[in-house]
Amino acid sequence: MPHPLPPSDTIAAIATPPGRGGVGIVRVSGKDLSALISGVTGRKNLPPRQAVFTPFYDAQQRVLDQGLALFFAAPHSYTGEDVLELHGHGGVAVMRALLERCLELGARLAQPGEFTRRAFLNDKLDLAQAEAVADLIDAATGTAARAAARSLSGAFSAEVQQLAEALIETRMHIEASLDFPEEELDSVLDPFVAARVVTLTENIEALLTRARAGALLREGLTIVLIGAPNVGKSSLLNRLAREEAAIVTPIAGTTRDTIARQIALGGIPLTIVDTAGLRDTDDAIEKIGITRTWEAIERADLALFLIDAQHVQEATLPATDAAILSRLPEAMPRILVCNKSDLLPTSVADVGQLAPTLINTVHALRSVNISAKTGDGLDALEDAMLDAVGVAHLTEDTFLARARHLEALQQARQVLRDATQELATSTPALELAAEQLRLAQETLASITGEFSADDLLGVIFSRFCIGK
Ligand SMILES: Nc1nc2c(ncn2[C@@H]2O[C@H](COP(=O)(O)OP(=O)(O)O)[C@@H](O)[C@H]2O)c(=O)[nH]1
Ligand SMILES: [Mg+2]
Repeated sequence: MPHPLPPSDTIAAIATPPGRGGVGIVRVSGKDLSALISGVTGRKNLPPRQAVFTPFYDAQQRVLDQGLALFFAAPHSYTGEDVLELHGHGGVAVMRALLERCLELGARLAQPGEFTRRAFLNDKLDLAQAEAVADLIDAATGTAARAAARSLSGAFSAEVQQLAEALIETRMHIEASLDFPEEELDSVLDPFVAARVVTLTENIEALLTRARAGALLREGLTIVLIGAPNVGKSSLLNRLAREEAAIVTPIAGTTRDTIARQIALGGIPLTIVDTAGLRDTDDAIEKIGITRTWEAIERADLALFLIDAQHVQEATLPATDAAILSRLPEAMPRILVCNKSDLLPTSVADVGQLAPTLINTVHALRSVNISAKTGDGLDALEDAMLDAVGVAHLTEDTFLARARHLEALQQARQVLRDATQELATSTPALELAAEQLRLAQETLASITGEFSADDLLGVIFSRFCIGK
């Protein structure tokens, strides 16, 4: 399925964020902008890729603003069409007037992502790169931004394409042997082809691992703080967020609602959720808070299970903690956090030796002793959190992947596993194996958008901001 043809009308939008700013930009893209250029600037034409300082005129030849007009002639532009950028003063009214002038001169308001959509339809970007544009704009951390920039540069697409090409080559070997059904040829070819398919599966697996780490950077993770009242959950949230986000008092039941804060740890955007302490209560408001806590737990990726460090010495869990534990979803990964280590008579190290029993009881990945009051042990806790969410795979060559990409890679891997099984039988159905390889190749191609349905494009580009 080839791409649909790009539309031929002219689109315009304010490309800078709304509000006041030193500079604001209106961007226009279309097949022929000469009428619009002369209407706005009073000039017959503009030299391509040169900033021209000029007044911007309204229909009555009054000056609306003055600034830089920047013209990019097709196909050497972001969209592949003629593009005009009007750099004016970044005021709400000025920008609106400038945009309205462009609409008066025949442009229509661009939809979200429409500039990038045209860039895709004109082959300036593939689909994974277009998605990276939005991800770069939305990136919450520097690491995520770098990973998006790598995807935008085409690094991810190139690896996907390499895999797709290797698949084609292998499939051609199989198809060639179908054309010569001499048994001799079959028996020579098969081991080689089968080995190739195994290698390809491994390569997809490796790419998938890196893509998963990249998806983490994009989606972020939710970490929930749970435990009995007064163990120090709100104090820990404030520590992690480095602000007084939640109220801390010695009164049990202080936190009644869930409070969330965004933090960045190791470049990964994390949402930390503080919850109402889990206990039996008659207080109506606290009850609602506890219901919300369980809802927050269901949505979380990791739980920090806080207990008072003195129980580590006792090596048993109090009933309240045990009750919480019994309701925690079994699959929820958790770290045992022993808080208030500053109150312990023994040294922190000694306490650590008792923790293994409790780690087992709690089914925790590990335990960390901290004092939310003094900040002791906080670094170790942050390391443990990063470890638990699997950022070990985060390297400099990570690219920002989306769920759509992970799904495609997983599907391709599954089809190749099926093909491997087929080729391992004593009389493999080679037509079937060839078909499976073709399917895997098509699935990979959907990542870069070689085969892409119009509705998929609609979903992807509608999530962009206007003006991009
Ligand atoms: N000594 C000591 N007190 C703490 C520590 N963390 C919290 N607290 C105190 O324990 C009480 C309850 O803390 P809070 O954060 O509100 O607990 P939450 O109910 O689990 O949210 C407050 O008086 C805190 O000052 C700690 O590490 N050491
Ligand atoms: Mg609290």
